[in-house]
Amino acid sequence: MIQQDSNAGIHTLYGTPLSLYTGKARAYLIKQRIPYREITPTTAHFRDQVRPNAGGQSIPIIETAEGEVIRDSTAIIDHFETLSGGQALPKGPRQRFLARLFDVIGSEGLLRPAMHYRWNYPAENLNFLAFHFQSMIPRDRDRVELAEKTMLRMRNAGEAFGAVSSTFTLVESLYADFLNMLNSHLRDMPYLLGSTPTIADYGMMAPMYAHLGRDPKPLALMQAQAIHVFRWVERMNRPEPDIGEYAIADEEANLIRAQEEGADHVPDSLIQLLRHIARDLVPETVAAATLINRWLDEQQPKPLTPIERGVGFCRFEIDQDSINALAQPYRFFLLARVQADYEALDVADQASVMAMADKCHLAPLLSAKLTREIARANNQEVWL
Ligand SMILES: N[C@@H](CCC(=O)N[C@@H](CS)C(=O)NCC(=O)O)C(=O)O
Repeated sequence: MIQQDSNAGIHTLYGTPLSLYTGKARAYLIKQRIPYREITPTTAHFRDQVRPNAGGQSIPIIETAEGEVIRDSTAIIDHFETLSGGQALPKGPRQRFLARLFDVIGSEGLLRPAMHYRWNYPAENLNFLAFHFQSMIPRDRDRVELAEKTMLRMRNAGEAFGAVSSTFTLVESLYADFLNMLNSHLRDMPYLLGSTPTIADYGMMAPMYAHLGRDPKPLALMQAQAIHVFRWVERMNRPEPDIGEYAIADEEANLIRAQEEGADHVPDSLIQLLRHIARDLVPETVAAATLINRWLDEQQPKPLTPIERGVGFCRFEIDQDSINALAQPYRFFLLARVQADYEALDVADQASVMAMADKCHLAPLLSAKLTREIARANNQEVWL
């Protein structure tokens, strides 16, 4: 693809401020200091040159300075991680496990609160949302009517993830505890795994930026109840370290980072947070694996068949409550990366990761697998 000279060396991210998965790719580009510009996917160039090579409708999509088109937040990060030799992935086995796991939690595990706080507080959010949805539509079209249609589709997606009136109380109480625990953790360190951002933080920017850290209702909640979380989200969207409140200079932060890497450090505040996350992540993942495996058994999709977002609904329990949610193969595409990393470890490191996973009540995730592998071909996830 031909790039204009003024943009030489600059990658183009197609996304919007409101988009959940764009928040993950954008934070990565910002923090890793990769030169990029962000454009709303409404241009003629996007329609004629980018979309036809993107393999699907979703955003984010990047058109690299070299002209390659990549759709999917994880694939975009993978592209740059391959070039940099995996700079954002921790080296220690326990931290690495958690980094990949937070990627699953960010892309899948927090969709319920993200959609609930966006769509179920119209008095606070609706004007803001309508403005953004209309801005995604070319000016010469009927923006109001088309935005209404997209908004309806997204509202329905929120219900599909299990945010329905019978679960509102549960979704809110789980999120309140999550926010509180994450806030305690970030009181002592600027990023999830210490003094430098990793795949863990990038993954979590999916739900924590555009939805939970930007829409009026959940933003107000975060600012009132979780200042450290709010600052983390803000920091993840600024190129400079922005860690003033921790009173550590850059050089010192580098030193701490080196020590942390050596120690493969996982503080207790993170264990507590993960135990809480496990309360719905584990039963939902186990139920989704069962449902998708049954579907695979019945459907026997041919190798390289593109994968739909969801293949059916699974029901699972949290204490006395029951949730019905869309079972999405993408969860297992990301989880398989956690499992593959674990399986590649030597026996001693496996034991140490397993002991930590057990302490976090997350051990069942290491064996929650689909009977078919998922790969990417032509910018799509496909069944192998
Ligand atoms: N797995 C994809 C998911 C992308 C995705 O679902 N993006 C949403 C916006 S945040 C979207 O474009 N939805 C509309 C659609 O899929 O048509 C990723 O990580 O980028």
